[in-house]
Amino acid sequence: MPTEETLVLVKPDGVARGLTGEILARIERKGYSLVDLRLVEPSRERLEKHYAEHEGKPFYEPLLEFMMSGPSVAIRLTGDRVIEGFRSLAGTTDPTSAAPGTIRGDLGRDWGLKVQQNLVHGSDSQESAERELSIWF
Ligand code: D4T
Repeated sequence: MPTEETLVLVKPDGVARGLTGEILARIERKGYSLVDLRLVEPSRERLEKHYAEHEGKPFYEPLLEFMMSGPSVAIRLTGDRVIEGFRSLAGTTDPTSAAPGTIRGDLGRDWGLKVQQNLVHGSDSQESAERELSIWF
């Protein structure tokens, strides 16, 4: 299988809390390679494309507002099975129940908001990775 690429985002809560370095360190310690990295303040249009699958869900508008609340760090990451591997490093979507040892489990929590602020995003398939990388880079 050829080496994969994935899109990782350090979301606005991760950047605002000063956790970008900690998150990058975990990715680097795991052995994945950074191909490109940039600080982005995404437009609503870009986020509508990225989160098209969630349109109409109760958390959709709060999610877009949260993602426009400050800059994110967009990362093009590469390595064999990096898509699955980064999602394993990140932990499950809900930070309260995410396993200790994961980014969300160690660093995230519930803040009682309409959308989960769960620090990171990682593409969930090769198809999503290609689509999302073209949106952010
Ligand atoms: P991302 O896409 O940001 O890596 O997160 P996940 O893959 O873990 O989760 P997702 O795409 O299903 O959800 C996107 C984004 O919406 C928030 N969310 C999600 C939420 O606040 N409440 C919910 O019930 C769900 C499903 C969290 C991540």
